[in-house]
Amino acid sequence: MKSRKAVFVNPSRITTGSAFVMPAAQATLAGAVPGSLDIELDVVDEAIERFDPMLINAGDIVCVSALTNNVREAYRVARQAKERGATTVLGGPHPTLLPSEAIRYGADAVVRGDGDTIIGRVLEDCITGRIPVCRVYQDPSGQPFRVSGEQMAYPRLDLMKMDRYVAASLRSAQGCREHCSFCTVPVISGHAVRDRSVEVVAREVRELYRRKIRFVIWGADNLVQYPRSLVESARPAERAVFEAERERSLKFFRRFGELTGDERVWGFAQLTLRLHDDPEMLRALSHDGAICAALFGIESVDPAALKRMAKQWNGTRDEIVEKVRRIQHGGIHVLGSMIVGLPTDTPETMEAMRKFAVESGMSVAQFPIYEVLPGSPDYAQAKRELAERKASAQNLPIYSRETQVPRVRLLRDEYWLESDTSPHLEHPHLSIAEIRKQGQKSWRYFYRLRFLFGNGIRYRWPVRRTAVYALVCKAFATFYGGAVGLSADSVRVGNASFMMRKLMAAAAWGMRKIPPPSRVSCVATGDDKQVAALNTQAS
Ligand code: B12
Ligand code: SF4
Repeated sequence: MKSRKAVFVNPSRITTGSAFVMPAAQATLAGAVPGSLDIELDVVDEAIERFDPMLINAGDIVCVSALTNNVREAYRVARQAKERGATTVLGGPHPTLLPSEAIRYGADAVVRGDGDTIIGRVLEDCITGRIPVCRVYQDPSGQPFRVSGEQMAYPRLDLMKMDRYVAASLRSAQGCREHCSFCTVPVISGHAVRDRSVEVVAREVRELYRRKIRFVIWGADNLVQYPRSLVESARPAERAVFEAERERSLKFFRRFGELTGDERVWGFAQLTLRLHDDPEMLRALSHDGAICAALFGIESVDPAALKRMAKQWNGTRDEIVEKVRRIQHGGIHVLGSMIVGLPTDTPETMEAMRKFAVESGMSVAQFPIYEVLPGSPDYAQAKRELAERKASAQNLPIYSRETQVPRVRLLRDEYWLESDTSPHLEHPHLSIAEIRKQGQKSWRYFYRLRFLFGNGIRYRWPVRRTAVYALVCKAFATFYGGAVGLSADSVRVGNASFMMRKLMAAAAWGMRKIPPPSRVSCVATGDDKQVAALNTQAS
């Protein structure tokens, strides 16, 4: 029995008992704690069990992770822990961006960025009472810690209640080379890509398999950053580097296929449409990586919107339709993510977008509502405008003076701290109620049974496969349709109904029965000839 414990908490507003995704941070941080420390380790994921302050004793250390979307719950856990005499440490994307807020809300210490290499020292400082006066741990350069692939800790999966999850989050790479204006990844993780070695990722997948997990979410925002289209459009000086990066990705997945063999599991990833002309990479992903579906950030089909968010590279509406088709033909189901309520949106653009979603043939779609998250360029601009407006005490135009590009107005800052759901954004053309209505309309329009069964016919799937697809789609739209889209339980805000809790538990149980993916069973088009051809090549 050790003298004190460190508890790693994933806070959540609602607790269902079972959850969709096992988060990676808590097991990873526990895995990074040096064995030489005299400390017991525990994990609490509030999506499946409540944090119980009565189990915390004075001198224990409570380490809480926070996203912007669940930060209020993180502060609640920190408060409860402090009331029991514990030392509290906060980390994760939100405290990385706003460390002083976390301190204001009860953190004894904050870690900015990756905790892998620093958590041991932080715990030691908590034990010996040597927490630095500023209470913030960060890289000496003032940036968040960004560890290399080799420094990323191997997670303590033995601390997780695996049988409660449908899928597990698998840390693979961090950082993204792009600059989308609504995204926080470049600030949190940087533009340089840092990835774990294939040997370690494969080892983790094999352990997950043995622990009966059959589905993983690859934890990278943009899993393949240098597909062929990017190599070909590169400037001469960059071309060799891009080419080498592409080769590295190909080798990674091929080796991954070899190393995992019969202990592979189905995968879901986040990819870009840039992959459309790279069948070799698509094959490596679906065939060797067993990635059967992925989220593609389509965001909008309105050229003005794509330009505004620095994502013109997605292409025009017709080009996107063609890219979706090619990617699905290459073996990966497309989950197209389209943002509702962008500053350029009107009822017409949103109508056009849902029609596009159906006509594009994508297998799954989501329609998250536009948000300005701290750390994103959009938030920085909205915050600046809010300050200018306050200073000038007059209503500045809602169109940027320089570019005449429409933008949203932030009505008040720190909206994430409020329980109040009244709008914190003002849209140039639409009320927030109208945006929500349009969002709901899009979810309903896409997930009509008639359309889902039509997809099954179009792909020439057998009836059973079509029925499973329709069921999964309906469940997805029921669980995650609404404000956010694909999400994990810790940021859900609605109450979990009895039915929902049972369904999640059934899905977690059912997932464990699924056999491992055969090399090519994940081809998205359902084209038997293509499957047969790939099988022949594979053998
Ligand atoms: C995989 C992923 C998902 C998966 C799985 C999520 C899960 N729960 O595991 C899915 C697709 C389901 C998902 C959903 C969502 N995601 Co997500 N996701 C990611 C992604 C790509 C990787 C996360 C990951 O597993 N990393 C590996 C682990 C080991 O790293 P980590 O969690 O960051 O933890 C490290 C450090 O942060 C730190 N740390 C973390 N906690 C603590 C605590 C302490 C005490 C200390 C010391 C250190 C510390 O140390 C850890 C080890 O180094 C990140 C982007 C990124 N590059 O981080 C976005 C990201 C976290 N997601 C984000 C968002 C917004 C969401 C959603 C809200 C989206 C939505 N609209 O529904 C939901 C919420 C889900 C949730 N509750 O987690 C944002 C968060 C932004 C913010 N400001 O909060 C990110 C950063 C992406 C972005 N576009 O900006 N996501
Ligand atoms: S939205 Fe995706 S592609 Fe764009 S910067 Fe963020 S992680 Fe990269």
